[in-house]
Amino acid sequence: MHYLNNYIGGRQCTPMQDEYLDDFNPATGETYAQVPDSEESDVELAVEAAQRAFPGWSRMPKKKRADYLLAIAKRIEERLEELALAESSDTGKPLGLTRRVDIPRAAANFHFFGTALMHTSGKAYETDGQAINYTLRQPLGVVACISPWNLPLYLFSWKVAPALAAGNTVVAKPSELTPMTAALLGEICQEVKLPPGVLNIVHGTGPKVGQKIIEHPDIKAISFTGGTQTGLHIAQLAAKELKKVSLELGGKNPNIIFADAPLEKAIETSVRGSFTNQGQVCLCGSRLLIERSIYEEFKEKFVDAVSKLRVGDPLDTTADLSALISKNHLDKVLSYIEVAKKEGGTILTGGNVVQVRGRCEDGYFMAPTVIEGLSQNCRVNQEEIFGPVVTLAPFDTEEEAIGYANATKYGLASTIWTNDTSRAHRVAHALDTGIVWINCWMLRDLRTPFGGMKQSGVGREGGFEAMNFFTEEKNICVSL
Ligand code: TXE
Repeated sequence: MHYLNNYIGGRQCTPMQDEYLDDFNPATGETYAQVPDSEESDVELAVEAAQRAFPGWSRMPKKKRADYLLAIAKRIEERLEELALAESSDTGKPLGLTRRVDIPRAAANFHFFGTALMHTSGKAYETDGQAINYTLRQPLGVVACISPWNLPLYLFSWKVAPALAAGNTVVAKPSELTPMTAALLGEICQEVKLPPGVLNIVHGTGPKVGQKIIEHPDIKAISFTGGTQTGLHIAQLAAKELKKVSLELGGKNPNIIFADAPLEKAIETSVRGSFTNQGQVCLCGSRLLIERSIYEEFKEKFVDAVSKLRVGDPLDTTADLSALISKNHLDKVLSYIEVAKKEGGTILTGGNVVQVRGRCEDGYFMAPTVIEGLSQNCRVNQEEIFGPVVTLAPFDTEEEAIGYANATKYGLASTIWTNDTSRAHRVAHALDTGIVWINCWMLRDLRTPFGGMKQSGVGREGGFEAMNFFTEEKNICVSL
């Protein structure tokens, strides 16, 4: 059995209480590793190591700091195959997806912030010949990064890289469901000789160790991605000490298809945007709103394409979908199928568990599911399901489409399909989401602000927004 370690003070450390959690492969249901079930004493060790490392790291010449981040990016690329396989085994997602998206994006995150830190600048204000004001952005100190199970190394690195780039030292906790690639990142940090204590990775559960990180008096800010309920809890804890929080939470994203949409592209992209990673991506579009005049045509072609998606072994390169993250989560998603039936929905395809033969016969698989005939305010259209389940509904006017799209407590992302550019911009301006895609989905530029409104979060990640979050801005006024 493979025992993972915490990575603290530049060393591989066993948990102080020597307690471990099972790490299982969702595609097979087998436990294949043991994860440190860390607790407060492990957090204390990590924060102390980060504090010791902070003076040296924050004062290090930018170029030298950048070189460490770029070396990590390069090492991730060199270990792509091993990391992709580890990510697929831990999440149950197709190996093709981790090879093509998860791991390359983790390298890109370190590369982006390793270069961005060389280009930060401040502002200056001249005051009527009397004074010059200039601003500084200084690192906060020791900060926390807490990440979820759906895109493990992708989101872990999306937080850790800007925090380090801005000159902070970090205590980071990956999800206990998907610890493997974070543990491998700890090894990579040793390989590139990252100074001890700059990054510290503590494994374990949210309530037992995540909470201790949030509450630690020397943690100055928290960057969190996960469920809205957990985010609300973390925000309340942080508020007691006025700690900065960045929260990337859940979504219930609308995908609006107008009659003049480029239909073939809209259908192909909407299939991808609905079911990538078994629908376990906060940016997936789960509510498809289609203009009535093309509703039947869209429905027929979309359902036909979805019914042809292959659910299979993550190692099978022809699989479009693989396993959901856990038995609990599979049961949660399936429960929404039953709710949909009670709410008057019609299952157009899917709605069932899928039995994958061979090594995956005990895995957590289900068919991609499309449902129609539901009201906009029913549970299935209001609550985040976070699985391969989408609903279809017709609309008659632009105003009706916008009203439906904005009618949930979430506000993360939305997609618009139309060839009418004026309408595209008009609708985009009216949607209450932090991210809007027009005639595309998941087309990402890492410089852009990333985040949601309403219950989808607080703050923005991405580009200099992310680095600014991890700094304090100071104005200095000099008499002339
Ligand atoms: O999130 P959690 P989970 C949504 C999705 C999913 C739900 C729960 O609907 O079903 O959230 O998913 C740590 N103090 N998203 O279980 O519980 C936890 O250990 C400190 C959307 O992943 O929020 C893990 O590392 N930390 C989301 C991280 O928080 C705590 C992606 C996320 O766990 C904690 C994933 C506590 N009290 C799920 N409790 C997105 N926006 O992409 C938990 N944690």
